[in-house]
Amino acid sequence: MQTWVAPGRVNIIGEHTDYNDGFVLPIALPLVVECAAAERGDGRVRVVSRQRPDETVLVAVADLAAQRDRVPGWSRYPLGVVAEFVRRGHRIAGVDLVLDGAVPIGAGLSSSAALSCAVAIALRDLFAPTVTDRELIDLARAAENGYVGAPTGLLDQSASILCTAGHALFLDIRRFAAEGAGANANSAGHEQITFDIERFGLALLVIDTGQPHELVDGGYGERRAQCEAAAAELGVPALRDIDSVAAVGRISDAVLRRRARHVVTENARVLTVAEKLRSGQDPRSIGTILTEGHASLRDDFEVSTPALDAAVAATLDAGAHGARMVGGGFGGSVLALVDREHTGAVMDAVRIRFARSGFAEPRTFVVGPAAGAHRAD
Ligand code: GAF
Repeated sequence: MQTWVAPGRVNIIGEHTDYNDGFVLPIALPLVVECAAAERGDGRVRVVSRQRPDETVLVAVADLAAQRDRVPGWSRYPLGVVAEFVRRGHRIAGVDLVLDGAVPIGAGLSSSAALSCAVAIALRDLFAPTVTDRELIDLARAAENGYVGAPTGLLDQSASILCTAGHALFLDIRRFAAEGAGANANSAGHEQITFDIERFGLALLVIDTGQPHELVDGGYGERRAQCEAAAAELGVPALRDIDSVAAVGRISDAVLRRRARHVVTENARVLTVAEKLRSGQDPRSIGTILTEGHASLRDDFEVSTPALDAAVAATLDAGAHGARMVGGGFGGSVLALVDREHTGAVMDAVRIRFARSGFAEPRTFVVGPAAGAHRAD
């Protein structure tokens, strides 16, 4: 068997902007899902996961669609990718997939896309070598949207496939989506921006609150629908087309107004942060923008939780330059930008705050911009 890996991601800034045709700025995490894979000749897919040692899933390639509701939920991610290759006309003779994930599940760090993308690059190399990275992103997303039923945007799969070590990935989702399968590494829709936090004596801390978030739950889909309704009332194809907060005031419903204000201000935050990093400024200068992003997700988009808010407050009180919840929300993780020498003190401060507030002990990771999906051996 050969092995492929794909990373989770943390978004520096740009949350809930991807499905509004806006801007995002993720890095890949040094936490990956591994997929060992080998062709088998009997027309069946066998999936095992080191995290589910008691379950082996075996399905005929021809039956993938019909069996969708009968297979265990976790296996829909890998099976959905196989089904999507087949749906797009690629011949999969049969395959063994052995999965091992180190991206915490439900932590808002994109464990799902890491899983889908690890399987997708494995299948590409084994069965469909002409499929481009750009197509792989669409394919992995289509599998999650369709077979799994999670209505995600393009952020997570793009980050897992395209991120490179030492860089943040700037994506203009509208241009990126419009470029489609033909896009190459130099296309206008995406750009690798050097993000050398170590040079500035900084560290990125991820705090997993342990409260899982779920994209197949209603909250994420409801936010998407609210954004679409806000764009429709403003008479634009997507909230990306609104760049002044004043214009948001024309929306009649107060909730939709808040949702739209988050997206409009968040897009502006991505552009400002990207420009600061592009021009080589000290990343400390993005700290307050990250914290403003958190306030916007908490107050306008209403996807934060008391534990996420407590983690943000604790890191800031302990001297972090900025902090915010990451990912879809309703649980998950916080990202904090801290001076390297204060990392331990900030972690301790969060643990103490969580213990006092009666929250479960959080998991903390020091992360940096890592490589995107690749073959491991
Ligand atoms: C989840 C989704 F999968 C992404 O597409 C994105 O919308 C994100 O939430 C919020 O920015 O990770």
